[in-house]
Amino acid sequence: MDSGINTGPQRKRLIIVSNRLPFTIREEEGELQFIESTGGLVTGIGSYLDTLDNADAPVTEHLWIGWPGTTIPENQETAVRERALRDFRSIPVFLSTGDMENFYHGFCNKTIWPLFHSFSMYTAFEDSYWQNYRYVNERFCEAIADIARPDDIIWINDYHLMLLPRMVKTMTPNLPIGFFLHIPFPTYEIFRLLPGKWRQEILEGLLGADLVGFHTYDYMQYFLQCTMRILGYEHTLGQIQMPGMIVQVKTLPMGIEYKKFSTAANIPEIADEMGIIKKTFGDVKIILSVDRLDYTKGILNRLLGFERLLQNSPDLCGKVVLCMVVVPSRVDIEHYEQMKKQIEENVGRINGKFGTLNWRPIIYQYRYIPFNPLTALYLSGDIGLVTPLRDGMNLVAKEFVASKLNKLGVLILSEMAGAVKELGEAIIINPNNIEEIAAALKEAL
Ligand code: GDG
Repeated sequence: MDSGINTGPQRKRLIIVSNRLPFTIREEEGELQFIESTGGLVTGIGSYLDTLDNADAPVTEHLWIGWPGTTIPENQETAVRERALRDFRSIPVFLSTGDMENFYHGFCNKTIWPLFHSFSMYTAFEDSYWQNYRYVNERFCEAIADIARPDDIIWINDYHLMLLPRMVKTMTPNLPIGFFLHIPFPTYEIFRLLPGKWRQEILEGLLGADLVGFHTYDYMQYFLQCTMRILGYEHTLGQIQMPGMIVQVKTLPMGIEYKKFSTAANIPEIADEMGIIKKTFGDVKIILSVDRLDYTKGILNRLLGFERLLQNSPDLCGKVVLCMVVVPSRVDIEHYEQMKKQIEENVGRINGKFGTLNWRPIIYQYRYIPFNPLTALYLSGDIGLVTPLRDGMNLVAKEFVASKLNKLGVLILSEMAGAVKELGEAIIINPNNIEEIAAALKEAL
């Protein structure tokens, strides 16, 4: 079946496949609202899609296949499908609440996410999650089968869909398939914690792609080591000879749309917002922190590092603020709820301990901030404080640096973020060492 989008005969069409679409549907006052999705995957792919207007772009059309973020009542599926295609060039894969429980909240976010970020103690090993993971990957394969044309290029994204490349390759051996993992790939010692059948199927699933990409050389090496030790495939310079095909494994660090941030100060609303920030804070130095709520992001360590700074250097009280934006994420999962509680307790505790009538050390915002005010914060921040315990790349670090057109500002970056491989000029810290975070802040100030 064809999507109905009219592409010229010689144009290649890119089919992006990811769990989430660039929009999320929410029900508000009985109406379904299409809201922009947040997170690194959508930012990263969105930046790439913006380059397709260029006449030299290898592909000029795209479609995006994914889950619309909630269960859609059957009688509204047609309307959602039509609007998704018309306004977002997207094709929704509808999943039931039960599927999302076992697949998304279960295998994706309680098994793979913690394990691949080296939080093995948070990892759940539930057979029902695994069964549903396979089932949902099959559903995505059917969605691709419905629209694929012989000259399409398929780009599958992230840990939710690791079985899909093999399924698509078996269905349509001639379609070129790329797979990109946005999170770290773990070492063999961690990966082998997955039961034998799961780890084997995941590797075989990924090796259905013609090209498998990772953010860093280390993740790529860990993957190659796992394919060798678990499946017995040797590689030559990242090429694996499989029965009937060659798989290329590559390091492809994801970037950002530099110009969007480097020219942001020219946007009047952003300039106005910066004016307001300047008026509010004057000469007080701003330490900026922006993340989705996630235990991998080291938000607590950051708070404790800031507290230690104030303890070690009381003269800084009144002269510095930590401006912390935390975007709600995966709110239904227990560890995330606990993390939110701990963050809020610590923000309250530190503000209570050091705050005065006219100075609050931490300005905490728990919500999504639109692009303009967020970028005004990047531009106004004196220090970008990025302290993940483990992070595939971390685009926030890159966005902060790209915004610093006047070259004033310091990035403090965790050695556990993939971005550290490219941003070696930052002050690099180990987020597990609170004293080191405090010392880095002092140096940056
Ligand atoms: C995954 C991997 C990898 C955040 N808050 C707001 C907002 N954001 C935007 C940022 C940035 C993106 O979301 C976050 O990207 P990160 O890379 O920092 O983190 P994850 O969401 O965990 O992304 C990560 C990434 O995929 C790409 O492969 O780097 O390692 O975990 O672009 O600007 N945007 C707006 N308001 C917010 O409040 N507008």
